[in-house]
Amino acid sequence: MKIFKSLTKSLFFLSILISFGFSTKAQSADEGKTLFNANCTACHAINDKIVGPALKDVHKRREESWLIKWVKNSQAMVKSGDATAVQLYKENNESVMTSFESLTDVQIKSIIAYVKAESEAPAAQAATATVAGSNTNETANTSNDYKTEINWLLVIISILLIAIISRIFGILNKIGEIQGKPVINWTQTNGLLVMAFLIIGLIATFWEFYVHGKLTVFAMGSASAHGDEYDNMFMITLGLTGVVFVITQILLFWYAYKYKNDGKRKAMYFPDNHKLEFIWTIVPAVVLTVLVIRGLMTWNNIMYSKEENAREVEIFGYQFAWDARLAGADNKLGAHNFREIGKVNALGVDTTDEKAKDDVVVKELHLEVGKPVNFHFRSKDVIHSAYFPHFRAQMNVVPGLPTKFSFTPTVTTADMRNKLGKPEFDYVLLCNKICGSAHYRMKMVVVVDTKEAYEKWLASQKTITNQPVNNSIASK
Ligand code: HEC
Ligand SMILES: [Cu+2]
Repeated sequence: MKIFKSLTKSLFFLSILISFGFSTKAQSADEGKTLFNANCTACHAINDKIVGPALKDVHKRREESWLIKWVKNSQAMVKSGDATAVQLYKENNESVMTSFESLTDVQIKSIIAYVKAESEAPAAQAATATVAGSNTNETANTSNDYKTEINWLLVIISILLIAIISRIFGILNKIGEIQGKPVINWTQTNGLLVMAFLIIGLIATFWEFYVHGKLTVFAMGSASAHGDEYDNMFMITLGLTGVVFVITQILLFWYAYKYKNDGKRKAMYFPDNHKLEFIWTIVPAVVLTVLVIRGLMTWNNIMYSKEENAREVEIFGYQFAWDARLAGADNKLGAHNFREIGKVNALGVDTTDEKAKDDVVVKELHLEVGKPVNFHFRSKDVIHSAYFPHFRAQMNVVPGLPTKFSFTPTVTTADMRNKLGKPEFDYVLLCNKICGSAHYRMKMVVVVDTKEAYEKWLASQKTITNQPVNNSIASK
């Protein structure tokens, strides 16, 4: 019997899937390596200090449970007064390590297994990584595993459902053959499905705009001088294409429904119609020309506005973070040279250049409200894209090719927090190019301050030559 055949087939696949499902429990140092490279290499290496300490032998220094807690949320541990955590934090100039709440215990254990393997096996012996990894198998059996199991269960259930449904249709077809007339009228059914797709699709589209539109950066309004002009252009384009979208979707699906094959009608032969062709070529051409010219004008306004009193700021992108360099008292960025790039001088600033001496390198960028800024973008490695969504600014960051963008922030962080009713809101600089495995980590907080707050913040920074920033610099 065919039905038994397909059932045994399904069972066979099931058993394969189940054995796969359980083997995913076995975390190895290989997986730890992938996780480590994706999440930690921006700040850690095994043998060198980068932002965070070298992790060699960290499994000997700390308890496993301590490490798991630490990686998930190190700041919580510092705040709770854990002596080791507080000391570590102080030793590292109070740099904040990112929290990884989303990593499971098992994943963190596999990272530790990788670090352990690397600590024990200097360079060449990568093979031991897997051996060391297998040690963690016994301890890997924690409550977090249930997620993997549930996922596999869902996969199995879906496959069974598909198998069952396709069997049902098979049987219905057979019945139809025996009776000499199909059980299901497919033309009718498909026609109705097409209409259902249209109606559900349109409702879902509007629902999506209505519900999630509120979460977009457009809903919160722009925070830069050119932002409104930009938003305007965006909304006009979206409105026009939106109307066209709705009309064409309705026509498309309505026709598919109305003219479904009833076995009697024949399609009309309709070679061409000059008037129609004329209209549907000219109308889009005119609309697009208007949109493009308007876009060009907006672009020129934004890109070529010359602000006399703008501050010069360099944004330096690398896998996987941003640094910013402020120009200091002279408002001139010092020269840079890629040969100078090293562990201490991460940006390769030419420290012999007079203009560089008062430059200030920061990890959190502060801007003064109402003060124009000229951004100069530089990349250390691959193409990144500096994206300031709230300021409606984005520019590619290309190795060896200087790029620029200027804007004037108009709303302070505090005001935006009030406006949104979100005390934890921050402006951000993100990377908008898929630049590598930890691309998503390229995020710098941007704070827009009042003049007083900005000067106070700047005065608390150090110049590249490790001098305090004095007030005359700050108020420049
Ligand atoms: C944004 C930078 C950053 C990232 C990303 C980061 N760390 Fe850290 N890490 C630090 C800093 C800085 C410290 C030093 C303690 C402090 O200042 O909070 C640290 C400390 C540690 C310590 C304690 C070291 C010791 O000597 O006891 C461990 C373990 C650690 N990190 C593991 C990880 C792991 C695992 C990842 C990836 C999942 C990771 N870190 C990602 C910055 C980072
Ligand atoms: Cu990037």
